[in-house]
Amino acid sequence: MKNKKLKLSNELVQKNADGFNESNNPESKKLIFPSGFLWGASTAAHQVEGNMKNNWTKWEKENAERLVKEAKTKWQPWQQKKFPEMFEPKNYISGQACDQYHRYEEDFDIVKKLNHNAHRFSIEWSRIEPEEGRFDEKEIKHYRKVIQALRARGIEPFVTLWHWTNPQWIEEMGGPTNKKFIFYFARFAELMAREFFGLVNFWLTINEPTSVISASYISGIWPPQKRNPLIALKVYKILSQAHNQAYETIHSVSQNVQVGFANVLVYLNPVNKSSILDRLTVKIGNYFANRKFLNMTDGYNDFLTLQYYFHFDVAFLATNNNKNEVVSDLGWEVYPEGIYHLLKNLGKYNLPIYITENGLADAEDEKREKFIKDSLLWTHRAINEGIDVRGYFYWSLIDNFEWDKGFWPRFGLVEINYKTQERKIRSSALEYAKICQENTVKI
Ligand code: IFM
Repeated sequence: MKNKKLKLSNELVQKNADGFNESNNPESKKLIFPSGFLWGASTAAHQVEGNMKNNWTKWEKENAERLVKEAKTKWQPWQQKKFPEMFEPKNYISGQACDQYHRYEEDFDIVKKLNHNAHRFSIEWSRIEPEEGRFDEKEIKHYRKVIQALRARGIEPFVTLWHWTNPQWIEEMGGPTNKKFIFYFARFAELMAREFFGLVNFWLTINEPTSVISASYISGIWPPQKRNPLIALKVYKILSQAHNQAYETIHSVSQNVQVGFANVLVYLNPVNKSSILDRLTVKIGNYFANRKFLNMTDGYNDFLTLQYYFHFDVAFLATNNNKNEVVSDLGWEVYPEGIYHLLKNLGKYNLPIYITENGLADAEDEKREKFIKDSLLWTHRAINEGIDVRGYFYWSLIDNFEWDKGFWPRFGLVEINYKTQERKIRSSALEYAKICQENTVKI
């Protein structure tokens, strides 16, 4: 298998001679990225900060015991053996998380040391507006310090405003199933744009709308665990309008900033290209997973984003026929080529593109370096073919709280010891740091 993947990389290089520098070793190549390319990693407040009070913290307490029981059937024996933490209720409680609320300076020193020139994080709405209309000055001050800490290190902040968690008062009114969400979110976005005027150039309104629609309202595994396709359709509408309104309110504060949303896309492929039914299944999947939200926000994006984790070989009535030759600790297929196809499709919208998430859970750090390099090879190929990709953010900077799965999946460039909060830079992070420094991937 290894050899097969390696051949793939070489083929990619041979076909894209433009933009590669030959070195003395005829076997090695350099893939140079456009100048000004942004390199970084992403996080989200709920997953790293600790000590939250929002809809997820409530749900975690109510569901931890159930999630422990379900782990036995949900995960493969190799995963159960490798990650016995999944059988402890505390795995499912975000609690202190990585304590980044207090340790952001330390973490941004690491970001700097790793040569990132950009960093994505989120502002937690429930901290800023814990009750309707009551805005907490102390928390606004806190996030100002966070942004200034990045700026002081020469790092461009990319700021997400809604990474799935709701203040409890928003949750109680139905979260994004209630039209009022649009007004309240746009008001919050405007306040943030005003408070951080001149400090933030890139705003991301909503994180992965389709993930929350599918996990909360279709499969019903995330709060509020409502399985109802009609509600799911309503949430598409409300979240897209919330984005569109926030786009307007942010721009009412400043025309100079750029606004987009963090978009996860799935690369779907028909198992049998000549089967009409397989192709139809892909078409329907592409519409709901990849196109619908983009269409609904058409005209309200200064840039597009790509967050890429999943590829599926799709047959009629059977969505997952993947070969799964390489998988992450979560059992998710590692398929870097998908990023290329999705970038090519996004290119049709003629907007700058930032890859705002791409990563894998790999506690032993065995696959991460190759994953990053392969993903960047395919990204470079898309750039060479004219796609305007301007940045890459690995998910995630540090290990963190992976929602309903808890702490055991380890996505970080930096390992977290949850007992001591010690940070340990993984070796793949150092390899990625060389890429960031040189703006070049060497293969
Ligand atoms: O951890 C999540 C993140 O919050 C959103 N994108 C996918 C990541 C990995 O599942």
